[in-house]
Amino acid sequence: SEKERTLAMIKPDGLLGNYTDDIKKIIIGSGFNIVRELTVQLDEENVTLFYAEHSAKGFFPNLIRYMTSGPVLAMVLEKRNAISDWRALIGPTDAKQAKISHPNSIRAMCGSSSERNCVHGSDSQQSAAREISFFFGDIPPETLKHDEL
Ligand code: YYY
Ligand code: MG
Repeated sequence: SEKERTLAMIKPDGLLGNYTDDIKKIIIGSGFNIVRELTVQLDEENVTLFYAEHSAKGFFPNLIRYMTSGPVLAMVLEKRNAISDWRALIGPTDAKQAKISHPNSIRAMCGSSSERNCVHGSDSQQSAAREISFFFGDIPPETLKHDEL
């Protein structure tokens, strides 16, 4: 299969809890190339756009408060099967559940609830494309940092 890109994000609790280095070690150790990265403070408008599919949900006001509570680190990750492999590494949405069912997952490591789950991963090729351009605009197909292969 071809190389694929996904949008990973370390959310405010992940950055504040100093999990960035541990998460990056997992990313690199799992064979991903970090093609781009950007630390940015999101505002309410940004979060409403990024999470547009959830704007009618009851948890949305809390999600906006959480996602604007501090900076996030957005990364474009590249490898074969990047989208599903990154989703597998981060574990289920509810970090409390992740600690039980997926104890080695990233959300089990640094998250605390279904809201405060410390990392994001795109869930499909369509959302990966949308989320990557949300943070980075159009990126040329060649990787900027080449791995050993
Ligand atoms: O893709 P993923 O992040 O695993 O979950 P989604 O169902 O897309 O929800 C996006 C985001 O919304 C989740 O990461 C936290 C927040 N959220 C919440 O605060 N409370 C919920 N019950 C469900 C989701
Ligand atoms: Mg999602």
